[in-house]
Amino acid sequence: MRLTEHDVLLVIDVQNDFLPGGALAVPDGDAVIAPLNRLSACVPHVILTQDWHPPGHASFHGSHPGKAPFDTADLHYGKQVLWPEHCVQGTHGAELAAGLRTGRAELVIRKGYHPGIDSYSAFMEADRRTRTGLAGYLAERGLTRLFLAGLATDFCVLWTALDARAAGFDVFVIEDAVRGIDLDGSLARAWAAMEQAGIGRIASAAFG
Ligand code: VGL
Ligand code: ZN
Repeated sequence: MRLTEHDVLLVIDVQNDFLPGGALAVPDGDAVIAPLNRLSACVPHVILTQDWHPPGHASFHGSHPGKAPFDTADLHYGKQVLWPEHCVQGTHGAELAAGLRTGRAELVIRKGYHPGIDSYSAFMEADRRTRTGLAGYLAERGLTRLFLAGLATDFCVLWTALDARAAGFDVFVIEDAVRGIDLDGSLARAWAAMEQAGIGRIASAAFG
């Protein structure tokens, strides 16, 4: 893969709560760190995202009496999966993984901080109206091709990839630098949806 100044590695939510032992652990989630550390040394630009919820966030099951983790609820913007409490602002669980090399990151974009709205996507919140500002940032800096990696394939990576593609960016997902949660077949559906949308799938080895 020949890289140019227009390329950016977008690293999604590699945070303690999504790693083994964390509050919303993604199976094998720590396996993304080694390929990411190689990639972040060679892709010209690096941007990180951080899931960043206030206490009592609407996506937490505990905010909905009688609900259990992984139940769903009808919120004002539609159906929402209810998660265990995770990535609470300022906590250890919300910190980026200690093993992740972040030194070349030019931007860390936080999302999910509105108390009543979740945000899987790094571009647009779950109400599908509130923008994070990332598309404008990328456009202003002339960054047009995105390589996505991180956690979780079937939630934050998926939604970010689809929104990026819809916004006109060239998008690739680095298949060995992502891991999924897989709720009721969501992982297979995610790969199918990304293929359908024209999102490329590439191995980290292709970066040499
Ligand atoms: C995520 C569920 C809830 C993710 C974030 O990073 O994929 N999933 N919050
Ligand atoms: Zn979250």
